Amino acid sequence: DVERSQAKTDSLPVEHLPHPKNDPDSIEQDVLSKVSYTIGADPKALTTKQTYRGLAWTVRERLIDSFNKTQEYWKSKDPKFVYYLSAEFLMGRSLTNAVYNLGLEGEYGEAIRKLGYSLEDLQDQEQNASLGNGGLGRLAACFMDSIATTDLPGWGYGIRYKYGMFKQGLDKGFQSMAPDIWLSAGNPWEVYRPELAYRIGFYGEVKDGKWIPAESVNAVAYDNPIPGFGTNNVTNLRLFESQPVNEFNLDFFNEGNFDEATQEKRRAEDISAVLYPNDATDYGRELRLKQQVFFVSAAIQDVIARFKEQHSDFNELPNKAVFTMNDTHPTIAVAELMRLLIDQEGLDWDNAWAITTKTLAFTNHTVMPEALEKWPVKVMTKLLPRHMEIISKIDSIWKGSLADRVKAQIEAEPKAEAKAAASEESSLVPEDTEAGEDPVDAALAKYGIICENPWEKGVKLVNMAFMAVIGSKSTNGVAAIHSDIIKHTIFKDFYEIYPEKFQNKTNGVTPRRWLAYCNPGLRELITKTLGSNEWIKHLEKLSGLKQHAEDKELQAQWRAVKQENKQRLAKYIKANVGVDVPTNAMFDVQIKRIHEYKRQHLNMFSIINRYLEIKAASPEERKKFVPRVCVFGGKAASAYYMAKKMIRLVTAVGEVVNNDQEVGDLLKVVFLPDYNVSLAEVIIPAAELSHHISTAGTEGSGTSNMKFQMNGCLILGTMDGANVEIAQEIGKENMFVFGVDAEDVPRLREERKDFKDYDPRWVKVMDSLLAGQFGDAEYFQDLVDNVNDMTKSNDWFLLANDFADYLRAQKDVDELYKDQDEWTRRSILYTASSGFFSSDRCIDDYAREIWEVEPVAVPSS
Ligand code: CBF
Repeated sequence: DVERSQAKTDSLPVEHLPHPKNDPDSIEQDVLSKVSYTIGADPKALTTKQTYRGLAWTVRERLIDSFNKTQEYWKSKDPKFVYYLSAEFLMGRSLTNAVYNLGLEGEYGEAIRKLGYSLEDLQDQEQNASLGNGGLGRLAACFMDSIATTDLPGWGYGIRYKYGMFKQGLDKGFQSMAPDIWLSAGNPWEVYRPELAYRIGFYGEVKDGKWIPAESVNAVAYDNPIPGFGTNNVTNLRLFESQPVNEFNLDFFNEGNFDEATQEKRRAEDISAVLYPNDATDYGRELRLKQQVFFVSAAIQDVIARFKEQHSDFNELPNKAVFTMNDTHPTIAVAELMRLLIDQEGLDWDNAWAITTKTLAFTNHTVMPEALEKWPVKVMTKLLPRHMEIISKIDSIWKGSLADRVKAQIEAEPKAEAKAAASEESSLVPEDTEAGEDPVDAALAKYGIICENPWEKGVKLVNMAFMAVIGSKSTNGVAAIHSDIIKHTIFKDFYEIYPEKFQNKTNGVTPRRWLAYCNPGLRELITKTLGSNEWIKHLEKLSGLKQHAEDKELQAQWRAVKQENKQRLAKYIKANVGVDVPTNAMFDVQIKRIHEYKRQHLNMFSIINRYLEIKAASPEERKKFVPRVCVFGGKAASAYYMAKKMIRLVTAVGEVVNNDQEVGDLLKVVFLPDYNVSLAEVIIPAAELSHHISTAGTEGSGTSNMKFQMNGCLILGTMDGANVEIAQEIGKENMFVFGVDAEDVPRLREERKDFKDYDPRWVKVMDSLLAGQFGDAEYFQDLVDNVNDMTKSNDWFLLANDFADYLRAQKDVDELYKDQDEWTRRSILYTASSGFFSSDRCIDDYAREIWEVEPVAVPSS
């Protein structure tokens, strides 16, 4: 067959295939031709939507042209690849990014002008690809951009969800949710590959070591070409859709049973239907696990199939492939790779284990328990019986070696001191070992992959994060402080046993989307000041701005750019929530997922305090206030009761403050619904102050902090996540830092006092809420209790404790804003110091220190 297809290929004149031409006239012609023949519309009466679609298809063609060349070149070189396994890819829109990364902005700009549009008009027609929740998914998208830009052979793998992150609306100030039907107008950015389908099994039984699944689906591939900037390389994000093996049962249909006839199809399609199905039900929980094994198995099968085209010895696999597991969602990869190597490829256990542990890498993004998945053994055994067998064996081998180590450690110390040793840093015996409890049992209970559910006696769970650490070659955190915390908390024993496995890789974001493209005014100003645009690919070159930070002329131009961006945002606010905001006020922003640990309510309490202070001030005193426009955005998980209350708190306060004549333009509070990538691209360039105020020790890294920094927005933050490193880069004195340090958090949680003993301004704020000053007091009662009522050991995130220092920092902000020259100097300094936070740097660190993958640039032909 191979010979035949070779002969056929040789006889075809493929070298004469026309490649797209990139001059404006050819692009214009191309758009009109796509509108006629691909979209089927009348080019003489074009709508904006049709023009966007026609245009996108022309960009797609150019992308595919380079994509094909890249894949062909890589195949001929056979380098080692990194495969980024992620349940989330929050890509946003593709049009502008693709045109700019291909280096065709001038040509496209002119062609679009000739058609009577601007790139901005057309890009607004595109739906956001919101296949992710927040930071984790957006990081994966930034990484794809950097993998392509730095010429790394690397692909992403995930799920082509039919419905992305829900669309958020506001219904009388409360969050409302609607499905995100992002594919309704088609998707020109993907290439459907029906010929690439992998069989994924579920349920059934294992007989004589062979798994016979009771249910199967096909994982069918869609390729999404990802262009690099300033390179010929175009790489791939391969997303799988779940399709039934048997589309339609004619027998059932003929019996008049239409539901049964399509049942298999519906069950199969459920798997790739929704990002994070609600896991409140058994079906939802099982579906999530199905999704995970679905895309992970398809990805690994796909890689093995390509590997086998060029190799026959599986010991070569770690030299050709590394799979990086983005958080715990893809960690079933440990068992799946073992299963495929043993059951399909015939390797023995030891050999398969040696290959697996050299081919997988694991990144932990958070210490929040909800993201450290633990699956009930019962669910796993039912859904994935063969995987469960493999996991049990990995667990028993691990527990055996852990028991030996604990015994050896105890023997090395006098018996009587064993308990005392338990509290020492270097002991494998858990600190909380009860008197009389066997230390070996205690260690196994605490660090076993299979462990008892502490909340439900007799229920066993599989700790996916532990399996990932044991089954992979490295484990890393995403900011220096976070990597340090995981070594001493959630992975303490693993760190002691395998210190060499633990690394830090501080996150980064792509400077293309997050500075060069979303902030064209600043891009031009930076390029003019530095004399070249090389910084877009080598972000460290921004440091050249430092020497100009005090230049008054530059400062004036810098402010003018910010002002223009503020006007753009003000227009958006008016159009979307109907509030007029003054553009001479400070634009103060907090945009991120709504979560108690991120403390949007702390920000709100300080806004209420500001409001009360303005109200209490005389007209003369009011003149001293710095006017602020406070902007919030973010989604609350559908089942997260308190987060939804936090949104209502913002809108309720906004309703009062924005309509208070006495306050006027001194304070505005707006919540912008449906926060997503495109909205962030409008908000971030306009922001002057941004809040990154999580309780120290709770945020993995944060990445919006880096985006704000790049755009010259000053930061008000705690010493948490990547804020710590941002402060190092810009100088701590240039950031507004407040709050307790991570090491003091456990002690302060013990010492929480009654809220009446905290700052009197805190008490006033709470009283105002409970007195109904911002509407329904009853509704806010449990939000207030949550941060106050000591009998329920609340205020886990220490809001009351940090409040006074937060207000102190806010005061520093106001004072500095009055000195616009100094504020602008700092703003320039922030941008100048952001080079380290490029995802190009981060990817390069991963490539060298974990993945061991080298760049392979496609030469210009
Ligand atoms: O590392 C990327 C981001 O991941 C999270 O969003 C996550 O675990 N879901 C963390 O919460 C962020 O701190 C982190 O920046």
